[in-house]
Amino acid sequence: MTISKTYRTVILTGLLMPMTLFILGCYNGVMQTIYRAGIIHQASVGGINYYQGLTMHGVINAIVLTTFFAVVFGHVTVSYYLKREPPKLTYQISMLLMVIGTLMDLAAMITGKAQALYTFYAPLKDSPFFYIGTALLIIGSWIAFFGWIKIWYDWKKENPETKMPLAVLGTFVNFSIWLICTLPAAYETLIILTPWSLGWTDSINVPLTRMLFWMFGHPLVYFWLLPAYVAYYTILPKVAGGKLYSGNAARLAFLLFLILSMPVGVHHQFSEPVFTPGTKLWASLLTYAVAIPSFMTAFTVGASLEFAARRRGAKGVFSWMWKLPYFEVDRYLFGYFICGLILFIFGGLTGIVNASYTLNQLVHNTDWVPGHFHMTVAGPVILVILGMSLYMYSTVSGKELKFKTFAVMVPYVWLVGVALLSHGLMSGGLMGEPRRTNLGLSYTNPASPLFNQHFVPTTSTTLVGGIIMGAAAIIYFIVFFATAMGKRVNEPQLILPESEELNEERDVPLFNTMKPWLILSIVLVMTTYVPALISVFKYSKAVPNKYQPDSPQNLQK
Ligand code: HAS
Repeated sequence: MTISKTYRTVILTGLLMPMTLFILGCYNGVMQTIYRAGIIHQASVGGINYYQGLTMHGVINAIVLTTFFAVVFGHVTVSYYLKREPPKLTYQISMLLMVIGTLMDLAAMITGKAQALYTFYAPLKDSPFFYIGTALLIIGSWIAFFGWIKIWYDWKKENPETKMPLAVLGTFVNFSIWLICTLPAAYETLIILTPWSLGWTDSINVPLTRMLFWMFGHPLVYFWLLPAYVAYYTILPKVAGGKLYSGNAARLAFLLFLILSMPVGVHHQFSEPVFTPGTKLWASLLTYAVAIPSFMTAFTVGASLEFAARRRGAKGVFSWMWKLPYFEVDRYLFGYFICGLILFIFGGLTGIVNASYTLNQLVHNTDWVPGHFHMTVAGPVILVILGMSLYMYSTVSGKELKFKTFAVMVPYVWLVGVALLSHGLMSGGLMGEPRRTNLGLSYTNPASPLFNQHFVPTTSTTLVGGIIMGAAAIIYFIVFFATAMGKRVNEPQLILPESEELNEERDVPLFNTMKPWLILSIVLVMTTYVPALISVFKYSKAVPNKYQPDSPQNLQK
């Protein structure tokens, strides 16, 4: 499909800008492993302190890159399947707000005015610039969604009998979750945190800000994941040389995410004293339920891969796994997708450990948690972002992919890096190694009375994993930027590999509409958050904030 020059520019900007920032995000990630392994015993390096770097790492990699990608991939999938562009004003304003918001966040982080990590709740305080910038980034992403809704209605008028294409359903489910879950975040940042940060209010209800953040913070992880699932269901079977095993199963999985992604945020707060055991038990049960659509995905995508392998001549019960196009240069996307899936098996299983209230008491706030989330975020999420960014940049710009062999290598090197990093983090976590701590100043510093020799092998494994991930990232940046700087050799076009469904399945009307699922999702959110809110107001209140990061008590001697 040919697209207008303005739309093309917006898509390419939405790929280029976050990818450039991702260099800074990755640098700060590798620095984390260096600090924590005790290679350096300093509070800062090159003018960036530990928490400033950790904030940049989390905000750039997990909020900026993922949101830009969801929007750009949404533009590409929705336009490709509905064969039209969204209204120009929507995609232009959306991108403008996202770019301005990101620049504000970046300015606040680089100047050290935002160091409260990517989980921006009180009592840590950021500059109002950061809160407003983040709000603009989010509002910009909403506007892109409004543009897609408009073209969906236009398309539906012309195609009343055709059901919503699967990729469009996945994208709409994702952005509906996003729209609902960002409302508490918008309230938290704009109504509570910004006035507090400007000094207009001098007291703050800490548990309330934490609850509002996690109402957003858990659905956020599915907002990262669902673009990857759209790619797994609608692109991967084709790239593997097969077909999608069941379209209905895929539709049901997306719709289950719509109802179950939002009411589970309290599982990040099992240690929070304000919530009742009943609320925590309910959140735990719903968290097990939200794993179901991922189990379904494992089976549907697994069956699609087996079908592809058998089509390529595979025979045995398990040996079909070797008949997939792991290293084929023309199918380089396959490596990014499969490595993400392999990591996600372990990312998902560790998530199920976290969901248990009792086991959570052992792992909460230890390095186990970043071990879990690197196999999810740095697994399927980032790997699909990396692969699809290469694909979309080269097709939409008409430029040829450069250094193809390198492009094929990247996901495998990355996989080894993430596996080692997460193994080091999780084994340390089980021994109580704390997360979000500059261990090089204490537990991994032989000169410190807190030195703990058990954390040396675990943080060293994490360091090796981090360095391997850094090497994979460097190879990737060479491929991406060489492609972006290359000459146009093909006609620019908006195109996607499109998987067919294996069987013509019976139409299930409930799978072709989002309305009942949306209503159910709001009901389920209320079942968790009405009792949670009652507890917050019953057991906590706004108090003056005594914590100041630059107070002499908090400065390192
Ligand atoms: Fe999580 C904490 C529970 C999924 C991200 N999670 C986090 C944090 C992040 C995060 C960032 O219950 C830390 C937040 C912070 O900073 O404090 N998580 C879960 C559960 C799931 C889960 C039950 N998490 C994710 C995903 C994330 C993510 C997805 C990002 C994208 N998580 C928790 C809990 C905590 C938590 C607690 C709080 C911990 C604490 O105490 O602080 C589930 O959704 C997971 C279900 C997944 C599966 C896996 C399915 C496997 C598939 C692969 C199939 C492979 C194939 C390949 C087909 C059941 C789909 C075949 C191979 C061949 C070779 C052919």
